[in-house]
Amino acid sequence: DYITKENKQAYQYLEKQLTRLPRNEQILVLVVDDSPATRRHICNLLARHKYQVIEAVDGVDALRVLAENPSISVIITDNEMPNMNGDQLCVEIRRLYNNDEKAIIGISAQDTLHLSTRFLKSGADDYLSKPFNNEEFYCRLSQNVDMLENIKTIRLQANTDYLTSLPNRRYFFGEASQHLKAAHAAKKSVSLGMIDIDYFKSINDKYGHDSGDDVLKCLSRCLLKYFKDNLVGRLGGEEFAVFFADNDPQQAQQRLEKFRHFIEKHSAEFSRDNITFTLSIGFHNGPVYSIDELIKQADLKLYQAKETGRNKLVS
Ligand code: GH3
Ligand code: MG
Ligand code: MG
Ligand code: MG
Ligand code: MG
Repeated sequence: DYITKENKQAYQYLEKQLTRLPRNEQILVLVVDDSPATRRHICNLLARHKYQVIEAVDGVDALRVLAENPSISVIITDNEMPNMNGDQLCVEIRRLYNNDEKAIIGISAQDTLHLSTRFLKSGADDYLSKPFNNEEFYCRLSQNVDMLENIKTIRLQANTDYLTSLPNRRYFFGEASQHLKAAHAAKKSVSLGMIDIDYFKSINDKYGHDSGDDVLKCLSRCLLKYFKDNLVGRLGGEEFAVFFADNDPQQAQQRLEKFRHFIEKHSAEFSRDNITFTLSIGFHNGPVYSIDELIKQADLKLYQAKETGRNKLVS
């Protein structure tokens, strides 16, 4: 039953992906130029290829529009403008946004070598001089959008566990460290639950590696659902962790216990082979200085849970 429901959700997601808007309709481009005629020309070119467009009349205006519209991903800017020039605008944008989140294309009528260099040195990713060929305009724009999307994809893949789609160890450590820093500054404690499947090796031995994989996937989906407001990750093989940034160790521990009970009762429903399994959990709460320290402490408790019979939480 559980699997069927999950599959349905997966299919709904796929369907959405397949029927989603063509790419350009999701790209918001900011056009910055003091000349209304040039702005209109560029906006028309963008509209012809179905890009979403927003306008600004100079650098200062552009910064305001950027702050109000976080989804802008490409900025196309003129150089000569009142209040703030294009190259200064590039410097200001790069102070606020990395070039892996927003691309800047500089455009100017002054076709000098110095200007293209200045644009690039100020943080622009690309440069076009007016008048430009429309095809070149579309190609440069599209390549810059490709670059942003590739970075997004690579980052997602670098942070995701391939088998379970859970946050992986790298992402978990990075995020937890951020939370830890904040908690430490606020003199608050944090909690961590280390979750390990009991006798997982024998599940592999008895049912095969593929069935073992299915168990890992099902458990991961349950974890995501059960702890959707917390940071969850697959730290390794059959080892998972839940990080609690809030200052309520009793509640964190209770929720982990409840989860352990849920798995104990329902694990057989997860797989075709009706594989039953249980979890051992090591729980630690405290004002720790590093994520390594936190994991080390929770690991000691996990070890105790294993040593004293498994299928239990030790805190
Ligand atoms: P314990 O109760 O002490 O935790 O026993 P265990 O068998 O669960 O622990 P052990 O560390 O001895 O074995 C873990 C097993 O997990 C060994 C390894 O083959 C298996 N494993 C690790 N990663 C994967 C995976 O991605 N897929 C599958 N199917 N098995 C995996
Ligand atoms: Mg101008
Ligand atoms: Mg082990
Ligand atoms: Mg194990
Ligand atoms: Mg283990």
